[in-house]
Amino acid sequence: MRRAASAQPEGRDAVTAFVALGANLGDAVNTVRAALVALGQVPGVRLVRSSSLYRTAPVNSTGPDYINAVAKVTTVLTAPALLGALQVIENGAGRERPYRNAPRTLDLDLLLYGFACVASPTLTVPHPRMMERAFVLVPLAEIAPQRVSTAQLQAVADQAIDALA
Ligand code: A4P
Ligand code: MG
Repeated sequence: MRRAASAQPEGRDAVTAFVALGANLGDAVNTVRAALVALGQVPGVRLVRSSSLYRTAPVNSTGPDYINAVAKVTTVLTAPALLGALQVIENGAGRERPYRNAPRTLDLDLLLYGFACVASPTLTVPHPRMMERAFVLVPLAEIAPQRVSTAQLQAVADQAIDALA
């Protein structure tokens, strides 16, 4: 059966992907909420579900606590094209990159793209540090428990993370 062209703008099958959101400068709560809306408005991306927002202590970073969340999307974009769309949203939130792991108005990382493995100079998927981080694994487990094991959650249980009321 033919699909409607509008549902599959590039004629590709949709892939389920997970995106991590993080912010610790400015109005981080509203920035993350606005980024979730922006993500769902990217042509070729459908926001399926988003986790709670979490307050987390900086990990290998400085500044105020972070606000973190994870979004589940389906997309007909390729993984590099999705990364490009994430970077456009980051830049729209005034993201600056003075040094690695600097405090940031908004960070959007591509965690998982289906079950694909990508290793290019500009994109590594699964995200190489995601399994070390409660600020990724706890919200991911909230919306996709099948993608995170109990052992993986236990390994980051010492990291401070609180769901926002
Ligand atoms: N890149 C490669 N793979 C990916 C991917 N899967 N997703 C490249 C996104 N980007 C990917 O990223 C640098 C380059 O990584 C990009 O140009 C892209 O081509 P960046 O966002 O410009 O720089 P960054 O944020 O300093 O690096 P990165 O990798 O996002 O940092 P991390 O490792 O994610 O750490 N603590 C708490 N509590 N909460 C946080 O959200 N975030 C970080 C950032 C550290 N500590 C934190 C948090
Ligand atoms: Mg990033």
